[in-house]
Amino acid sequence: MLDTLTPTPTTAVEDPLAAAMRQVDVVIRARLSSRVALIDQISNYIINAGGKRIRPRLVLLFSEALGFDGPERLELAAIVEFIHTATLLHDDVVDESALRRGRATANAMFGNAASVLVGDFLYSRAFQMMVSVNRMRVLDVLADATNVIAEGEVLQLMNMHDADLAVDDYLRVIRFKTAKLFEASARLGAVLANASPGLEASCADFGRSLGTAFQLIDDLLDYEGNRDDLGKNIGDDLREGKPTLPLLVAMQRAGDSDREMIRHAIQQGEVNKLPQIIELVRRTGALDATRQAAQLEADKARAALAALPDSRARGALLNLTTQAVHRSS
Ligand code: GRG
Repeated sequence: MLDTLTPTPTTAVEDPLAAAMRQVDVVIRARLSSRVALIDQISNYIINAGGKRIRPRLVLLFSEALGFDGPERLELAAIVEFIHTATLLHDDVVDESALRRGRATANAMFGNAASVLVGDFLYSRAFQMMVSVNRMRVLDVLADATNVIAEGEVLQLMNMHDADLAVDDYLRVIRFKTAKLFEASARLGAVLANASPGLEASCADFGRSLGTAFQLIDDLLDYEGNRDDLGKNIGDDLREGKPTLPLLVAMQRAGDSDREMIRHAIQQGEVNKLPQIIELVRRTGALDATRQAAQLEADKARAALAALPDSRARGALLNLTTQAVHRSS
């Protein structure tokens, strides 16, 4: 069955969503507006910086795959992007990040207070838009998702500087903070299309696995990525003392003195040994192991697609599973 689900090479495929994504952009711009000038300024600043718009794509692709083409799909696509953007605004404050989407973060430009508050504006605007869609299941899915995302961030905060963190506890954080919004975005396509509970669960499974793969690669790129491609600084996770999979695996495989070096860096949030640690995560195979873990999740996502009828949208979803693992930005 999976043989029929081989992804098409991305270069050969024209973006099947280009027109719909332009419509989503129109909705995003219309709903951004506020009578408060600073809100307009900051929300436009971060939205105009671009971003890959993966979560809106999931809403559109699952609605299309399941035969729904009503305007609510555009609204929901914009809603998940607003929620995502609100979490980025908050996250960059929490992490004290300076670079996002290739530009100075909103907190660096406008200050922490303004960033948090405009994040609140986008987050609450997303809920106003949900009400306009007038479907209780949509509210149910997104109220649950945003609550879990916040839990994930608090869990992550509790795990900071913990060099003995178990891999399962690390995975739990990434399922909560990142995969949950991917899961909700995929599920919402099914909700709009009134899919059966079984089909809806398969869509959600796809989103959860894709989101997990995506975050695993995010954590890997913090060690092997490139600032220009990523649009953000590398080494930020180590600076914060964030015990991500590359470090956890390297600690399992390294000799005593190297293990102690990583332990010390996590506990102190120290980056002066970043070059040695990058070399260590590479040499111990920890980066390969992280990519393999992401590949396994991407395979699970592909398997979940077997529940969907063959279509252009399913082909595009398959391509996302490849891109999530092989991306550099
Ligand atoms: C406002 C509900 C709410 C919660 C606040 C701070 C916080 C709690 C959550 C942060 C969650 C977070 C930022 C997770 C990381 C997700 C992630 C991988 C972001 C990068 O996503 P990309 O690569 O970004 O899709 P672009 O720039 O392409 O849009």
